[in-house]
Amino acid sequence: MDIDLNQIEEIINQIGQAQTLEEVDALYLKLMGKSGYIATATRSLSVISKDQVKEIAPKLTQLRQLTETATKKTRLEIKEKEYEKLDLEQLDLTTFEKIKQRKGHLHPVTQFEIEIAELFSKLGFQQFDAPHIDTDENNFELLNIPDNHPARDLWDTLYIDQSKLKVSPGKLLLRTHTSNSQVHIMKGLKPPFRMMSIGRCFRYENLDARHEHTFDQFELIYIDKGVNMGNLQYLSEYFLKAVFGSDIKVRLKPKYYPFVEPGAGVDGQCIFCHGAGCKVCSNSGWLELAGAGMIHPNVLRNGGIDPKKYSGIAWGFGPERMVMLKYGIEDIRLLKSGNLKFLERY
Ligand code: FA5
Repeated sequence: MDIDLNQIEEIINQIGQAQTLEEVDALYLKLMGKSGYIATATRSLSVISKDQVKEIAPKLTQLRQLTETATKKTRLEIKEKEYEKLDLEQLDLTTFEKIKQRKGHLHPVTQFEIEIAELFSKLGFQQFDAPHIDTDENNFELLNIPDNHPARDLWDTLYIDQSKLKVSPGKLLLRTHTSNSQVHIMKGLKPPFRMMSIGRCFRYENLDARHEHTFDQFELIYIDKGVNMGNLQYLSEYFLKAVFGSDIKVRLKPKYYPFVEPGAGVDGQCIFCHGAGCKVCSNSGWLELAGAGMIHPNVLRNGGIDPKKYSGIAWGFGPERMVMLKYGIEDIRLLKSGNLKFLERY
């Protein structure tokens, strides 16, 4: 019988040039499959002469090894070429590291409040938390604003519907200012003391670029012997210069609040128009940042403090208004808009 070793070598060559794994597999089977050339030739050894076997058997063994080696090598080359193609398609398996990861951070108003609380704690002011839902008594009456007092119009108040309450804690409201903390603090402490209180306030407001219905206030209370308007002026400037830099222009103007006498408004010059007047500052050139004044003797008395021995000063700042000024934000409503694109800037 004729054993065509040349044909086997030819097929081994074809394996070396194959372009796909399927091609390699088909050629491999053509040689090594049950009825493939090598298997058939091996079976034929039994029907040929001993001399022929001696000559052909080692060649067949060699061709079998060559087939295995060529198949392995070509398969590997084809796989490498496929990986290269994947590379060209830019399938970068490390890309997930490059994706910009969105990190959370504190709201700019919260960041600012932490900053100012630290500033005043260095000046000996301690923090106090007053209730958001409080009585009309603490929010108004004990602050020298009796029922039906015309000054109540200064605060558009949200009262709580108490018709379903089983207890009667007095008339309840959402505090309109952090000044509700004043009498809580005075009743709980003996003077002298310096306290601060930061938190949410609520008003039934007409909303505009400077007014929110839900906003924060930062209350400062300083009670000691001989405290006066000079201390108020000094600390107001100290505070605003620490926040906005020494170039900020600060002014105190007379302002009426029933719980201070004299009362003042603390203004910072508008950074949007540098005092020329614009829509953010209602063309006044100034942004009102706080109400302040010498604590009224009636309020000290309501808090159990003798106004003949002690005097006090107090401020109620608007942190959102200060953040607007600090970052050049033109509309207060952006701060609680939940707009992440806006918030990510700070
Ligand atoms: C008061 O609320 C007084 N309790 C402040 C005070 C405290 C006076 C202690 C005297 C002594 P007024 O309503 O002016 O005052 O508010 C104080 C500050 O809170 C304002 O200057 C402003 O910065 C901020 N503010 C007031 N209303 C709003 C509002 N609707 N939205 C955002 N900020 C506001």
